[in-house]
Amino acid sequence: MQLSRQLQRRAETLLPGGVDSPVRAFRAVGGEPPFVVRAEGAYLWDADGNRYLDYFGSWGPMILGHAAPQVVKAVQEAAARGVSFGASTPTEADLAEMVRQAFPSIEMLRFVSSGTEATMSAIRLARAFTHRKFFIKFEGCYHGHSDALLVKAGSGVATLGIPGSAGVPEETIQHTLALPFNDIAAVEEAFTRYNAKIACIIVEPVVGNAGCIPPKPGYLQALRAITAREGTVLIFDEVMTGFRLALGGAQELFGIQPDMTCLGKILGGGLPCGAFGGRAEIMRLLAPLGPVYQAGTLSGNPLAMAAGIATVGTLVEQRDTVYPQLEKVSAAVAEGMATIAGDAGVAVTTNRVGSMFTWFFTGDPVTDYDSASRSNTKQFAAFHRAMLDRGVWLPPSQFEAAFLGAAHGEEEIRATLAAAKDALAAAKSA
Ligand code: HOZ
Repeated sequence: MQLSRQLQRRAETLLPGGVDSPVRAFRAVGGEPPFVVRAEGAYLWDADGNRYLDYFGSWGPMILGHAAPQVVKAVQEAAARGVSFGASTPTEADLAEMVRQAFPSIEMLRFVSSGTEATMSAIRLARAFTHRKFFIKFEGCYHGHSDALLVKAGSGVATLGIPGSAGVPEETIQHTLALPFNDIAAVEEAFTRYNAKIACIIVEPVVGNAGCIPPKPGYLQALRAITAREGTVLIFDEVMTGFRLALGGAQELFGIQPDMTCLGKILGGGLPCGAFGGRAEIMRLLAPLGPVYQAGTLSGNPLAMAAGIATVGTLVEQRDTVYPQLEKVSAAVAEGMATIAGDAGVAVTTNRVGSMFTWFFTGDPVTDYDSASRSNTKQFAAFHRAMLDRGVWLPPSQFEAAFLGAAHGEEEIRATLAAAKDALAAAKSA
């Protein structure tokens, strides 16, 4: 880690914490973050030549594995034609059509450059559509870093134990209602209290940003029924789950039609890209058709569109093999570890939906942010460090989901479980 250490020290003189996104700094697990110089398939290589089996997949996008040849080729060809025009290109409609086919609830959409932009724009539209100000989000869900959405947020906010963020005026968050996930009574209570004032509910249908937390049976259906009853817009933030849990995301898996959906990560095949979309009558409020303003110089960028088309196109072609294979390998890794932890006498609760999972260091069920936050984060940190030492790179926080890709196979399962056996001993004594 000699070179990585030097690179980190240099970066720290230039970038706050040496990073461009806080979760990369390894503050919750300690040690030095390896500096990545290349990646292929299921593996990353650092500046010192160490190889790591990757379980965070660029935080979600790399479902086909790193440097998938068809994605690299598509980006190279697009780059040769010009990297950005600030004008419309045919590929935007090509990818939009693929999105619409995968997500029948999306009648129209707009591309942006990140999930943060997608969620803040979706909420603006929902407020304009309903002429209401309040919105509901759930504790531990993370919908990007716009002011009103950082209240009781997951991801780095939870990792660093920050209650919200400095620099956000109270007035900005007075219409944000943060409720516990998986608790329908809390939602009903909010609607009683804020009668006809709630514009939208935004939810990660499977939480990934507090670690992986599945919805209880019937929970999403109840959110759908309440929002339909109340004239409130239901927004699924499928930035993590879209194209991952199924081609049509969590909404396909659970059979729910939200009014609006936010996408990102896999959508751009690893390039900066997001989208928000949904019912046409809502989307038609967007400028230039309607009064809701939203814009972006790099929105629908041709490189991002090319990577997205190559990635989503592969998933469409191979859906009958890719998703069952992801399910099989993910189950073997996640549940294999549960058995090993049991044998080692370390309390671990495994939450998994498809190729998203988290090993929570607690013996209790994890159903919301409160129960997630009761995990033993010291044990998690020791486990993370020991896994990294053995060449397995897990997301560096108890409050982030791990992701598998199509490049993970039998060999990777074996290596992971062998490393986990040793790493659990380190966790036990932490
Ligand atoms: N959970 C975060 C994204 N959904 C991790 C990535 C980041 O913040 O850099």
